[in-house]
Amino acid sequence: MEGYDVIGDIHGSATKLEVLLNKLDYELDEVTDAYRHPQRTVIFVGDLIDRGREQLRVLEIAKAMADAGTAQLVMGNHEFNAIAYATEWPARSGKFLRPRTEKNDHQHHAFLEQVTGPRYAQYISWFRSLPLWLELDGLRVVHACWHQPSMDIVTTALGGNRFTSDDQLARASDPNDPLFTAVEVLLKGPEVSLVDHGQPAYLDKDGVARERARIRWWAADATTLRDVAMLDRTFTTADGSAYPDLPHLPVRAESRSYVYDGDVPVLFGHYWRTGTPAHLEDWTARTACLDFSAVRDGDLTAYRWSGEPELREENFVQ
Ligand SMILES: [Mn+2]
Repeated sequence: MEGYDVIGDIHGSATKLEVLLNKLDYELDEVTDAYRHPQRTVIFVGDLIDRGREQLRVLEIAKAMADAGTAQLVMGNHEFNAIAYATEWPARSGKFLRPRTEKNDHQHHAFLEQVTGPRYAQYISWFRSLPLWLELDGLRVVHACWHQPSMDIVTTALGGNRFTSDDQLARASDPNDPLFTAVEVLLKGPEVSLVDHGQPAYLDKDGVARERARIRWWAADATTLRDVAMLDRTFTTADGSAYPDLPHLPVRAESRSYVYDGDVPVLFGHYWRTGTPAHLEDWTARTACLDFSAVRDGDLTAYRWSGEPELREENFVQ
């Protein structure tokens, strides 16, 4: 095996996936009906589903590859949410780990419309088998954030990096349980409180007031609130004015603790990017986001890794 082709968040864009696989020289094997490359393996960073129009086809492609041994996957927050949406707790109570609210129904409706009948239970069961991260020889893959203390909590609670029972899923769905927080960090990324640092809340793109911002955990030299917190330029304060630049306040130690300081490169998705990797300010030689908003107008993006200890811009493929 010569290396891994790590592919970012797909969100039901099967056509873009097949174009990218062709570009990476994968071919459909007529016997297994799976895309394969003679020397290389795909790794999907999760979020195969939700939003897009070709979700069933994406699942068919990815599962055929996983079954044929030509791809591996990690779980994304959308797969986790799909499992929780499908899982009754307590059993046969009619209540679900992810409550069937109007908002949650809306986020998931395209999947529910496209993945129906016996396939629904089959794919949910397959999602449950996915690992929360992959530690490979010289490469790490996780959906949102590589954070060893969170992985230690998961490993203790699950006896590994996969869910094996409804009880574990219930703990991971309970905001009062440390397993919930650990899974959130790995699948959705860590956040920093703006309010605790004396800053105002902001309205996100859906007009929801939020007190916490995502942490740029890949920014090894970030020490102040402005460097650590990620805020979209479109966010406003509650009165509708542009959100002000954050001050260069030192951030609390807890938020700094998420910053990745390992030597092994980490590839991840989840953080909606636009444009091309060359235009990014914040990928580093050890961390790279592969989510370039394929389901909007962006390009589905891969990183072609062949054992290099430092990531290189020329190895991104869009
Ligand atoms: Mn995600």
